[in-house]
Amino acid sequence: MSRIVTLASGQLGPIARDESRQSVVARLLELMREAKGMGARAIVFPELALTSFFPRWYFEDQADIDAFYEREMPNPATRPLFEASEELGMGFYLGYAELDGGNGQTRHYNTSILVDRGRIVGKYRKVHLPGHADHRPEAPFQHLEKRYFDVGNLGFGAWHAFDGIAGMCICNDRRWPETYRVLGLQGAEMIFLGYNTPTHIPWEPIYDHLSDFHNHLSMQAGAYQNSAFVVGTAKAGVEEGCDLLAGSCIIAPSGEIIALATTREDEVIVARCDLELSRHNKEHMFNFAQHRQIDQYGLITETAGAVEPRGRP
Ligand code: CDT
Repeated sequence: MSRIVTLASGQLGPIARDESRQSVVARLLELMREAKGMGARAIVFPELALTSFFPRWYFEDQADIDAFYEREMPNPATRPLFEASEELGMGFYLGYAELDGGNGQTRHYNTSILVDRGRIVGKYRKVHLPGHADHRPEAPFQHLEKRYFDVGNLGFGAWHAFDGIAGMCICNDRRWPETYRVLGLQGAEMIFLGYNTPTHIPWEPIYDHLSDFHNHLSMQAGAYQNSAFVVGTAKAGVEEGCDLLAGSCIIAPSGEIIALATTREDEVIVARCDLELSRHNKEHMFNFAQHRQIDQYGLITETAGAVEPRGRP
């Protein structure tokens, strides 16, 4: 027995600072239609897929910052994506900057949504915000996610979608095993994520030459240890002078990469994913209910930082 769903990754090349939302959406639509032609049921777009990766710039004027955020979804610029999703019978994951004015408080989130057949199925707000909040004028670019975004308040969600269970996370979340585990504990068979990863970290260049390796290592480990397909989609290439990692991929529950982008531009890759493979691994090697020993894992939620060793003689 098999349960095949064809998944696509819709990698984007750079987005210019002055590129309009309409122009980016036209690029996304082209990728979506191409993926449909390749048999895809759903396509995963990058993190902050509607704009340049603006946290690389220090802005003092809040209006300059807020121009990068969406106040509603869909909105006139993004509605064509929802219409195409309905027309093509397809789903998509889209990352964008969200300005939420609910409860009388303005909040800024690094957000992704899962849409199927024109309807929002799920929303996620990024939990692990990397970088810094202070201005570092000596650096060639900034990474101000800690300044421009609030920590996500929706948790790591998973939803019934695409004949299986799909979960979402965003970029830096993929480096943290807790992300995948919380999704795995909801039975996620597909994990969708988008990323913007500079290949050079000015204040921590020691691992620059391994950025591609660490990208895939994290996602392959998360896929294997949680018996899920992972679709990771880059915004790639040189954007506003900053080189962004490519390497968009689709990973099987075995941990193997089964589709890999070969360019640093707009590109679609697809893979036929048998979700029964995910179920099989969840019932054997990674049968959580049978093998996890939760009374031994307390430290994971008791402390964020390391504590004194607790080993016994
Ligand atoms: N967008 C994002 O989360 N990027 C980070 C790089 C942060 S470097 C300060 C990543 O983990 O890929």
